Amino acid sequence: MTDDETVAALLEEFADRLEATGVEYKPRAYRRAAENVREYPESVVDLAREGPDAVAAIDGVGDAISAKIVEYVQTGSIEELEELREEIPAEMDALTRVEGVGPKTVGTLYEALGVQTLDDLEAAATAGEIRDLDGFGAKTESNILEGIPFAREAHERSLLTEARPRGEAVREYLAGVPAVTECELAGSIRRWAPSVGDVDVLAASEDGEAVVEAFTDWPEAETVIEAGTGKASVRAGGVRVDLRVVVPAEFGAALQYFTGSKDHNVALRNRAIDRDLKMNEYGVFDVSETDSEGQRAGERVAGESEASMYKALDLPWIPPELREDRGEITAAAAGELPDLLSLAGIRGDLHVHTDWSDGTESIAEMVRGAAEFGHDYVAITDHATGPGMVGGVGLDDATIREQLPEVRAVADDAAIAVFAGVEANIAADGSVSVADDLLAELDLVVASPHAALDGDGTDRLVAAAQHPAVDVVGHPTGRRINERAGLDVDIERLASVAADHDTALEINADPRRLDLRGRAVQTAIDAGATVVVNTDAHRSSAYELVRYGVHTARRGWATPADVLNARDADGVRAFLG
Ligand code: DGT
Ligand code: CA
Ligand code: CA
Ligand code: ZN
Repeated sequence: MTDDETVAALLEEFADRLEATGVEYKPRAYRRAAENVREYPESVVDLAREGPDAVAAIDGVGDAISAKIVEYVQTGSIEELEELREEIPAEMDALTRVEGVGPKTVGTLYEALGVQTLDDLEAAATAGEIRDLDGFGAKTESNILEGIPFAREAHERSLLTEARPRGEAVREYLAGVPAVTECELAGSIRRWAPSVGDVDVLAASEDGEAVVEAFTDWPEAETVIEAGTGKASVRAGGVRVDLRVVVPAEFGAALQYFTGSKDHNVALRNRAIDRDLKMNEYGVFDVSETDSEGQRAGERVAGESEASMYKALDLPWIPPELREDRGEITAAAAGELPDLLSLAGIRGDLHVHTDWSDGTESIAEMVRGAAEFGHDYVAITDHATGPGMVGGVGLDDATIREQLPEVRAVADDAAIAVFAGVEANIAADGSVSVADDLLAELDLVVASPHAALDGDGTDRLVAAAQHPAVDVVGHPTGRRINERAGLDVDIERLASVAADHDTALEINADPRRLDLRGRAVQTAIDAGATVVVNTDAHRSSAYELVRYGVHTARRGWATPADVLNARDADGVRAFLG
């Protein structure tokens, strides 16, 4: 099974490998093509079956690239890519996950030291062989060494953009299998964890064999990893998908158990023991009058529905995003679970880019896209120039002054409210990259760190949060899931300063960021801060990614009252002051 995501990933690998061999410009064309394949509204694989001309109709896909896409769809491989893989047989994907190691570095390290794997890289750095290479040095070498454990772990986990669509597709597929009476996602994907080791899916059926057979026949399954009775695993789109089938009477128990987290389940099991109950993946059992052994011993008091499992422990049902053993059981027992934010509660987006900086659409198109998505308002916040803005992406103050009347003109004709803003950079010393008098003219200022993203960032972010013109601290830690850990931040201190200065802290919904993360959101809200769920959209199709931010907000216990863009436009104006 091939799909557009696989094609896009191959084009990206092509770009990386070209870059590793020292080719210039071409890698950019391949990356752009990959992005456009990914965003293309119809199936590019289907187009490729019509021939190269059909594929070349996609923006940014020229004849050479379209021929390669067709080659892949027809033959299952691309000869030139195979040659590149032989030329530099290094594990590109794994090595480039080390912070500071790009494709070009992979090429250099292979040529000079024969580095092919993370183990090779670790050995070379430990032996002090990297510091002597041109353009490296002892500091670079020790940074590489430090980044290796993170890269090893990251290699094993999938982003939600890869895993969620697979999970939703498999759930829909299984729900249509006649033998299946009920089907739900479980595990970390159901809890909306920021990255997942695999996609867990659970089906209720009296005929486990039939369900496993249907599952291994799922058209998106590329390889069957294992298939047993009532249990199977496949790989689809690079993601591992684990299926378990249970009888309907035990579906709720299994769903509760396999949703986790482990810590949540341990805490619940202890609560069960306190009540003379036994809780496991088969149900809740009253063991007060039995001393018989066995998993299903005692009278079954719950198991068919998940809610019945919690009810048996005198608890209301707990939303999966909260099941991390961070106080949810105590809150549930006291009837104090938060009334969580929902997608429907989001009214607008306050961090959006246009083609004035590195977005792909005009101001008017981004505003129209926001209206079509259902928002009541949008803020245009293109990048200002400053540290971390490479390649002329950011606007200087004069250009921001030019853009301002254009935003106002679009606003005059728009169906929704439009805020004129900017995304300024927070420099390493905490200063903000745009002149104060210009910042004061804008409706909304997002300030974000884009460079020097290691070490403690608390003072730096606190300084930005205190700045009178700053309204939102964007993607505060600067982390990139599976790529870099980002700044260390004392969230409690930042949040209390932010609360005092009416500055909101962003939950950046971009699935590569999800920054702040759930635990930090919980801390920030406890300290009194307001948060805002923004997509940082660079095109209209990215508005829908807001759901990833909403679920991250829910992992942080956010209620609509905590969230700036759950307010109406007047509420936002009041906050902006
Ligand atoms: P992941 O896949 O690494 O992103 O994280 P999870 O939470 O999905 O973990 P996974 O797939 O190994 O297992 C799914 C759930 O099943 C997990 O959240 C809790 C439950 N579970 C699995 N193994 C155990 C276990 O040994 N003990 C307990 N208490 N629960 C387990
Ligand atoms: Ca899992
Ligand atoms: Ca699993
Ligand atoms: Zn941005």
